[in-house]
Amino acid sequence: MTTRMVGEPVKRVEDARFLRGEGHFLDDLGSEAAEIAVVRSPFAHARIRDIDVSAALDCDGLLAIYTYDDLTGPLAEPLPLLIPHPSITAGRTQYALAKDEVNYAGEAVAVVVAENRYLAEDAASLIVVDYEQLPPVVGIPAARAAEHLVHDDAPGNVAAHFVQEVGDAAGAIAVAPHRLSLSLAVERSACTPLEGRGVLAVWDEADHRLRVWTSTQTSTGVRAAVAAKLGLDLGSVEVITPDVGGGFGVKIVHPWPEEVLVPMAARLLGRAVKFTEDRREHFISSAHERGQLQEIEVGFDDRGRVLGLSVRFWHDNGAYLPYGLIVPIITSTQLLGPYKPGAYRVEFDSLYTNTVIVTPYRGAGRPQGVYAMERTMDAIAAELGLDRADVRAENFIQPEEMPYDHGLIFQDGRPLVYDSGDFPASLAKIKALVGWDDWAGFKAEATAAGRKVGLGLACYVEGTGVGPYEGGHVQIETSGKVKVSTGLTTQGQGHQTAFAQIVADELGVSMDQVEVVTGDTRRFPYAVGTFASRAAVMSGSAIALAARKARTKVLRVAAEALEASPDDLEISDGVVRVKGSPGAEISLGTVAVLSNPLRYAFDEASKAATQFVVGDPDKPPVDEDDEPGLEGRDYYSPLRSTFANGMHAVIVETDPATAEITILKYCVVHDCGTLINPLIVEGQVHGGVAQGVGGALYERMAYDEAGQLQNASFMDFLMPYVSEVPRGIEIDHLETPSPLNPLGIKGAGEAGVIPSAALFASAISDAEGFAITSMPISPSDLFELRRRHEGA
Ligand code: MCN
Repeated sequence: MTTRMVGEPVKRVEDARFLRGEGHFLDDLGSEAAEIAVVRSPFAHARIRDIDVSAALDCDGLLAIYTYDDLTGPLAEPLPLLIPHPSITAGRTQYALAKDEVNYAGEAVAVVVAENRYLAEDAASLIVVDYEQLPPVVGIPAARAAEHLVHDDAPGNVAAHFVQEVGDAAGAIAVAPHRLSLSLAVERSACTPLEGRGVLAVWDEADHRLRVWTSTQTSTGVRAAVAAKLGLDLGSVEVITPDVGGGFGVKIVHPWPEEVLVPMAARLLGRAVKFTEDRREHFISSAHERGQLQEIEVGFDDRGRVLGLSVRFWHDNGAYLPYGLIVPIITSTQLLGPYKPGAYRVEFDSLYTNTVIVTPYRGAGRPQGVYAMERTMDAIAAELGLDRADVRAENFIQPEEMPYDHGLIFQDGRPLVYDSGDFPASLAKIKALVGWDDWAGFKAEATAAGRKVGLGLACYVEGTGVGPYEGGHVQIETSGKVKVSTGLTTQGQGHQTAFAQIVADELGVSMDQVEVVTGDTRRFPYAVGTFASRAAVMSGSAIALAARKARTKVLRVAAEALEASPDDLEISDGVVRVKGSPGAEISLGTVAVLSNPLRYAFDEASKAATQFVVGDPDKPPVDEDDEPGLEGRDYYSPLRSTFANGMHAVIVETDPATAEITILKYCVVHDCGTLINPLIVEGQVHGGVAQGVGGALYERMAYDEAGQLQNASFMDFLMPYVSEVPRGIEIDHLETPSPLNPLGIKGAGEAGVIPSAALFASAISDAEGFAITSMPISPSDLFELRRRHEGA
């Protein structure tokens, strides 16, 4: 009997290799390659009057220097706006190398290629750029004031203005028995994967072929961008993703300037060329997210039911807009979470500032939306003197209302519909896990002992597994091993393990017979990428469908060999057997041999395949049902996203003297539909919680008024260490399968981080007795807030 693998907490097969130090990351490759150093703007906003490279030309080991003037054809055009939207009125993207102006400190101005990075940096330091400084726009208030403009063709610094309304929110608020207004703020943060960006390219003149290795979340996206920018056929560009040390969203941008500049240099110089980002470069020239200011009006009844909700927010978009409006659109459309207000209006401005660009970071706009909604729920409960969980329960969409359509339209122009979920059941679980009903007693005792403790709760939904498609290919080798490939990439999510679990079940083989390859355009050329918690839903489904195709063929070929009907066969432990006929069996490897068009026959006695020279005279060697090889390829393309959901609860203690914030207990209830691997999902949740703790309590991008990032290193950017991350996170799962895909899966990769800002604001407010409205909150912020409240 083969055990069913989907649902088993199998240890990750990829980890042993990493633990032995056998991972191959970008910088482990191309030791002989020439390297680049990028000259970056020291100013947040400036015109480039002149670039003088003469002093650098005599440098040792110099191979080339490129500025904008050296870019030709499509390379001289701005990088693409990856997700357009009709609300964008000024969609500016950057050039691979700045043309005439720079709009953030860190923007690439010139690139130096030399024998190694040291020599490249020496030469780069001798390039003199003559800048005419312009007034920088830093932060949302400055962008709104629009005293200065980031881009002359973006009046008011507005990239886009967006409104969506369901029902008459203002009317509902006006006649509601109770009304509240809230002003909220969330600051910028950044993904900070341990491995920064990196790219290596080799040009093969004889084959007219470019091979690129890059630390990316989308090898096919980079391939398309590089081919377009360099004027090459898609088929002439191969992109391979080595091991990737984290992405968290920042590596989904394609192309980064370096991802086209390095291939360009490799082609022009006929040399392997490489770029490895350093930490400071990562902070000042990749991407940030989260920064928003929010104004909320809400009207509600005596039981806390929301009758009308109006949210107006301003989104800090940074200097350019490669990802269109995807982050604020997600905030605006997924903000409602598990709740169903009577009417809802949302309006936002996406604003340009002279700071690093903003692109999706794990959670992608949802943490801000959840923060707005959950702060509102807490405010309603406080206003009415009701239990915070009860107010939430009053507003829940009920399980019998699924699929639930809020009437909102998503980025893709389609209605946003929740497919499944049971919010009352999740709430019951999280209350039990955190000890909600015992809280009042615990708090009273702690308060009597002079302690400040607080309980926080935050609920969210998350659209996961967005389309348009992913594919999978499953091939059974003559050894019986199964090779699986899918085009999306892996940054540490454990895809090799989870996908092998799916294939093991579909084909009746053990997991160690399955090898999974991701992110290599040579193996699987068509794909979208790993973001939006989509790999399990998209590639998991495609691989399951491909395995089913392979299985159908296995049964057909085996049935012929065993002279049985395919319906009478079963596969387990890599062997096809006739049910109820001991000994009537054939291994998968032999089936693979028999599926070869050279026409082999099955020898009953030896249970092996024997080749015969003359084919069956009544049968064409290869017909429509009999394509050579034992493989299946399929694609999965859903009509809409599936919605995962979850609820987190935390108990914190704040030090009455120092305002230090300590986490006493952290609980998660999580619903990602069918769990492929609970161990991996829990690891993903732990990682997300750690990142969320960082975003809520420690991390912020400290820009000064001149647009200089003051904390662009791990010495200054406060990231939580293991000592700050809650230990013993308690997780309970609810599995409401998605009806949208063959395995009932919903995504899990971002869940842990989404409710953090809302959750800690809720808990710290409870501990302190006043509402926290700005996140992140450090001990010194809390200290200051206490002083203000005591003085008030
Ligand atoms: N999984 C499962 N059962 C489910 C859902 C998921 O067992 N019902 C497993 C999947 O098989 C996969 C993992 O959980 O191994 C995450 O799956 P999924 O939710 O599909 O997310 P993706 O694989 O698409 O990963 C993207 C997601 C995002 S958007 C960010 S950001 C993020 C994250 O994953 N970046 C990460 N987790 C990360 N983890 C690591 N180590 N590094 C990153 O950069």
